[in-house]
Amino acid sequence: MADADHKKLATEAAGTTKERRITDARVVVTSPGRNFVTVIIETEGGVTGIGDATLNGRELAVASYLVEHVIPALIGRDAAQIEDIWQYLYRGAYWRRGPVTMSAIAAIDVALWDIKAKMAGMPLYQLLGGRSREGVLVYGHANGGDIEETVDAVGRYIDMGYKAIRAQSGVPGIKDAYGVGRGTMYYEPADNSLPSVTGWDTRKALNYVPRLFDKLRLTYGFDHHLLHDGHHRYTPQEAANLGKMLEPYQLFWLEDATPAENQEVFRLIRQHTVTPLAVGEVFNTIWDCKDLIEEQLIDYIRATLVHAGGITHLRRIADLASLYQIRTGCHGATDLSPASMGAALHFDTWVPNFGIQEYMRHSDATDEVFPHDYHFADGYLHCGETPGHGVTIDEALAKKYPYDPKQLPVARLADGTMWNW
Ligand code: CS2
Ligand code: MG
Repeated sequence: MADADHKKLATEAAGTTKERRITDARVVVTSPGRNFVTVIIETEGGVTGIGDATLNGRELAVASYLVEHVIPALIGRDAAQIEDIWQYLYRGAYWRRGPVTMSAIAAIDVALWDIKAKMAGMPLYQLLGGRSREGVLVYGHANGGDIEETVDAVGRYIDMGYKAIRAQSGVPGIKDAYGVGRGTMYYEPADNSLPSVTGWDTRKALNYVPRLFDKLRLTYGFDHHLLHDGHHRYTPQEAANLGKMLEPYQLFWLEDATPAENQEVFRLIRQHTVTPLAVGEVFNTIWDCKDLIEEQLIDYIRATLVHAGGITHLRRIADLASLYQIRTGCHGATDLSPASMGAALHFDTWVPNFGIQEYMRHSDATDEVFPHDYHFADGYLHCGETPGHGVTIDEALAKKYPYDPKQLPVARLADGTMWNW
């Protein structure tokens, strides 16, 4: 059967409705402080939906994938057939997986869920199965040039009401250590049109990071959740050592202690430490975390809607994780647009095995381009009750902030050897 016939049959079987026909889809690239790629889908009935397609430092690759290869095949389809469209884009590409493909699919998927929820007149979490919790526990990013500054920064987050805080500090002797921002609230690592070069030294970090958490627990006690990101820097043995040294400080998690392309290396870390482990912000399908989950090598899965195929795919990952009591901890850095954050909050409000949500605040300019109805109160984010995922885009304002090429840094050891940033 020709695809056009299939479209027609499926539409008739569903009893539709011209209203649900996709009439237009477009991509907006805007840079209100940092670059965001957004997909907007329109239907014949006038309902529109948006989805985030931002892949930090590689934005135009996804924009072009969408414009050249995805959008032409969407026009005329029934916007309600989210699952079929997902399968069509995933299987139909032949070249499965990968961050570019999966971010493009995710953006379409989230925009379609937005449309479906708007058409149903419901906030998105209702379509997923309803509310499982009152609010979404979030963690903020505290950082400073040294231990003292980071301890002060954590205090500021506590004063703002945060119950969970990630702490990163500069390390003496390491040039531009990961996670240290330029301002007090916003962290913008993609800072140059060509990657800037930062440094790394495991010995120095292993000497310093446990002292940071020692000082934090001495200063603030054990009531707050503290988190730390290793940002793929340690070998499995070094990660095990760090996890062990951090045990007295009872972290909520140690994130990305070592790269996870080879999932089995986590067995070694697991054998040596009970510090909870979180992995997955760079994952894009269930196949990237299948072994980590099935062998219970991690405690939190950090895959996100935007990079892991949208709601349709992330809920499969969450369901697999739930079999092993592994909970979600979705990536939520500022390079994910408010459209990602809005949809993630609906997902988090529903998902039974929710753990925590990362929350880095967007700049005022970003918030203006993406009006949204979620809000922060007392350490939790709350999604709104607007039908859909509650985030829109002001396209006229977006045009005032043209694309501004920026890439993520790279890291090198003292002798010049390339390392993992
Ligand atoms: C990070 C991010 O939020 C995190 O945990 O690892 O800052 C990450 O470096 C950026 O999202 C990369 O774009
Ligand atoms: Mg991280």
